Amino acid sequence: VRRSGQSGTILFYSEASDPSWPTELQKAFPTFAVRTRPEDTDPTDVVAAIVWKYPAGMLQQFANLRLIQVLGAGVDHLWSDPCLPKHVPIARLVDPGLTARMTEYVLLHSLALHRRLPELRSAQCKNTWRYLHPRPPADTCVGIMGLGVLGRSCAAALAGIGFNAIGWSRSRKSNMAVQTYIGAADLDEFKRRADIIVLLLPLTSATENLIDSHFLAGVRDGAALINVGRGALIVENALIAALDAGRLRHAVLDVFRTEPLPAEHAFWSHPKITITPHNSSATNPATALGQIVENIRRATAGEKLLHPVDPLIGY
Ligand code: NDP
Ligand code: OXD
Repeated sequence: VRRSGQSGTILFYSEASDPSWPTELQKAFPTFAVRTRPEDTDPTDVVAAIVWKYPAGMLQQFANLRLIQVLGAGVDHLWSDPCLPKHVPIARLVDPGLTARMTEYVLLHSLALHRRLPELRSAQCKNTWRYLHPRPPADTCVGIMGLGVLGRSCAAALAGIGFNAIGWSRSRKSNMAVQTYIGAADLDEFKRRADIIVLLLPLTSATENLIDSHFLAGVRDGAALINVGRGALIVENALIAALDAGRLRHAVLDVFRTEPLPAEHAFWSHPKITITPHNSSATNPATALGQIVENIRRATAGEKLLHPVDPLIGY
């Protein structure tokens, strides 16, 4: 059954999202049926799947699927589905609300690390008056790995409050207010300069385990790390070894290989690790619905999507 552009089923499947999504989608698409469980659909009627961490294999039953819209910025969970229908166009979200919250988070933790809040907290726990002289942000180099939508916003905000911000990406950038480094050839110099390294890379075959013992051996002595990209960018044992050896002074981690982070995981009690539960940022219906509506329109009309994902490079 091939549906017209005005009807069909939209499957919304998400394990952790704002509960208002299905209602908002139904309001935006009165002539479509919005469903949240694949078993409540006629699989041949599903034209668009809006997904966040769905069970592998779920999408292959929808023979007339025209759009896989990921409900977030990162799409790595798709690649773990061996039955992903590869011919269906994929889009991700670029949500101004998500970008704003991420930028706040990176500013918050860069400032906290720059002003040595973890060290002051640990002195307080020992009833110790440890005077640390406040320094201007220009004394601290924040290196952002990943200069996409999120990395560029963070770089501009960090530079805007006076940090010495630099960035690293796969391809050359123009019109950047901060100094940029490109690819493997520049990585050593980039990491030698950064006092705080912010991971805003997608998880792909090229970035998985990038932060390993070799990488960490080359960072500035006493550098700090903020990981808001994905947990599997980091080799966990190498991170703990670098913190224990004092090579890294602190790590702020928002994302993990296994989420929720298991209660027995060594990260929880490590004195040099700050953990947040993957809540640095999130997608919001108010700021993201418009582009989903537009993408469903484009997909059903056979037009090019907003924010398409390239399965060959993985983001
Ligand atoms: P973009 O796709 O806009 O940007 C990705 C950036 O990473 C680009 O600059 C890209 O380089 C760079 N990059 C990719 N692969 C490599 C590589 N092999 N070497 C060097 N640079 C590379 O993504 P976003 O900025 O929107 O998001 C980034 C990631 O942040 C997401 O994929 C997701 O994992 C994570 N995220 C986490 C959230 C959270 O709540 N913790 C919320 C949202 C996103 P180039 O510019 O050359 O293409
Ligand atoms: C995302 C996230 O990728 O929330 O959007 O992690």
